[in-house]
Amino acid sequence: MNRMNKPQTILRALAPLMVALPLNPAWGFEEDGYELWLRYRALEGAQRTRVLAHAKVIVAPAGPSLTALAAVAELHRGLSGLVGRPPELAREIRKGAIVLATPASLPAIAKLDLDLASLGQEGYLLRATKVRGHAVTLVAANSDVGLLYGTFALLAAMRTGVDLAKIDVRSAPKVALRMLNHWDNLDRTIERGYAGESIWEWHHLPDVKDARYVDYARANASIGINGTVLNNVNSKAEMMTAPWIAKAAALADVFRPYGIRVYLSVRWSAPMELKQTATADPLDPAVRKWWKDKAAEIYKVIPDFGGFLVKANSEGQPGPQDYKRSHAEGANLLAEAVAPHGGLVFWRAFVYSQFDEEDRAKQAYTEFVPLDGTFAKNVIVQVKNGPIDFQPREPFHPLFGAMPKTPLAMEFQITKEYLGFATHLAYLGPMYEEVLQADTGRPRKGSTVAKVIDGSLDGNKLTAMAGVANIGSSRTWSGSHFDAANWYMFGRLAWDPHASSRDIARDWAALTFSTDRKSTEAIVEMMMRSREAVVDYMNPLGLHHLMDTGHHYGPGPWVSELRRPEWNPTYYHQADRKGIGFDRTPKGSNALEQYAPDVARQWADPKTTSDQFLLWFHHLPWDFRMPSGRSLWDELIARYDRGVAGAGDLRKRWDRLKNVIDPRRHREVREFLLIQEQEAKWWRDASVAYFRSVSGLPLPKGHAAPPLTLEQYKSRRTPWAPGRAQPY
Ligand code: BDP
Repeated sequence: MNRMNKPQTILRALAPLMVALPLNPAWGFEEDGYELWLRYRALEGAQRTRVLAHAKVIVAPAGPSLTALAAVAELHRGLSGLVGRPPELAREIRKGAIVLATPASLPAIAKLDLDLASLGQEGYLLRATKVRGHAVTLVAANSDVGLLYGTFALLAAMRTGVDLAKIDVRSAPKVALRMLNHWDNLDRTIERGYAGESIWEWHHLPDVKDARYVDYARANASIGINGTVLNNVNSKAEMMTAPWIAKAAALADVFRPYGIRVYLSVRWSAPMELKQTATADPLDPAVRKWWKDKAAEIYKVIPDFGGFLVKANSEGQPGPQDYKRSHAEGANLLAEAVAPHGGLVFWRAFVYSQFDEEDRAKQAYTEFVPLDGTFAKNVIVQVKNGPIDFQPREPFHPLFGAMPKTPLAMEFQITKEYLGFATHLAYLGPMYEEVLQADTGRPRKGSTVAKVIDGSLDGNKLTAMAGVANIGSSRTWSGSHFDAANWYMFGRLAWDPHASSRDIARDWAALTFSTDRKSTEAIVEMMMRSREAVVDYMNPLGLHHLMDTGHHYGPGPWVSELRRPEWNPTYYHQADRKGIGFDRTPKGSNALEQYAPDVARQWADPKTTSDQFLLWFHHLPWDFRMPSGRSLWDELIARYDRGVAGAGDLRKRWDRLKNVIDPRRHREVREFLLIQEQEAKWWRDASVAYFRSVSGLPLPKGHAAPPLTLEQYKSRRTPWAPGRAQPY
């Protein structure tokens, strides 16, 4: 044996690589985040015994559909991991079985008084009960997809220590369409994506169906997501051509068993760009026919195709207004094309025009409210959570509560374009919850955004919530371990917009990291604090849109030279020698008039405006007295510093968890937290340097001067930051 081949020599040579090897003596093997919250690690002690007693066999519905088979496969996979052996598959109900049943597959459950009717088509029930005299764990639903959702819930319950002998859970979604919106381009780049390339291997589709698509579908089904828009809202005409429709069809085939429908973003001018019509005017008969034929062509290969998502007449995208037609005329044309097939149109209200002088925060309302009641029955208007653009904090969009005759979908951004990309830890749950719980005041007090979204306010059945996906080909899927929490949380809040983001964080942390209660709570605490820290070091006190141009990475409050006023951060903060803030009261743009009178009244006076929105609605002198007793200037600096301290605090809290988190994930999270700490400081220092140059005021005592000059901050360039938009 040559010396180099001796085992000891090889081991020694490999020593520096050992940390990265999958085998780690302390943890068995290294976790890399790929399994997300669906990690089926071996249970120990009492919980293992309990699960074993209740999961001896699986009784699947006879002649199972692919969806029921997916549920069985998940139980098989899950229990193989949790208790070390897969359960037997049986026909006969026995003691200790998990019984998957719908009233159609097992009429006996009708006698059990389960009130299945109230679960609707997608809800499920988990119950320890007797079926035909045998004590079993029943997973019951009205449909197979309900069984699949129930299965995921049962596996989560097993992992979080729920006593299966007493399990009794019922759950049904409050929102009908729970959608991811991918901003994935056809070349696999992702607009505002920070998790690598698109997971859609377009070039290999439809011939190759990557195994990852199944894992994507499993993860989504486990949180109840039932729709996915595959391509960027800044869409390309090619998406509407036969080869690309075939690619979408291949993905739809993979997702179908998991209850997920495929949708596509369309480019308004597609028929014209493909040189098949002379115009894209929605009232032109040739255009109408083109879309009808196109819809029929799509439905031929994707019979359950969900429909279209449209960004029109916004940020330079073409749209019906190019032909002096309204958004409703545009939406209704597409609605007419998909209606015979049961399809839907999601028409985005994120519109602002580079030619409109009006406060950008007002434009969507101005354009859409007059159209209330004129959209076709299968159109949903999709509204971003706030009136500007996914900022770290915005008041709720005034369109919520202002279009009672139109189904409105919520659009959240899961990918963190404006909250530190994938490197900053920012759990968005509290941000979504803040918006959903906001009271629109219309038509009466208590009319929260959540009630608009779940349809309960106006008796609307066509309900939807969309999240701009943060998924890419990164091993962690979302670019960081903690960003997966935002995907998870989105699904859970779409299922129930009234749920608590803290409870959701708890479930995620337990399923992702550790079911030890103290560790879970420590992680949850970090998550719950994280978004507020980001607000403080990036956009405190209601400031917004202060990031650098184009890629939106890092601070750029000084940017003022872009062609249109509303492209510049200086337009949004309006800071000068005397004060700071955007006046949206009647003295200014009067964006306040778009809110219900009670809400507007509260925000009209800086004294009654929450400091969260102070500079969103008011332009105030630097010496304005804050409730803290400090001047506005001093408070601003204090907030920036609080943000930096908050980022440092996250890192310290994580350090304390070193012994309870597996080493690789602990290290990877820590590396990002260090970046966050540095970038929080960068945001703070650059912003303070700039605002100090504008206000001419000295820094309050105890607050350090930025270490560099303003010019040095301004000269920092990051032209190749990830997630940039493609030129339209
Ligand atoms: C903005 C993004 C841009 C998107 C746009 C949208 O910067 O890339 O195209 O939103 O939602 O926030 O259409």
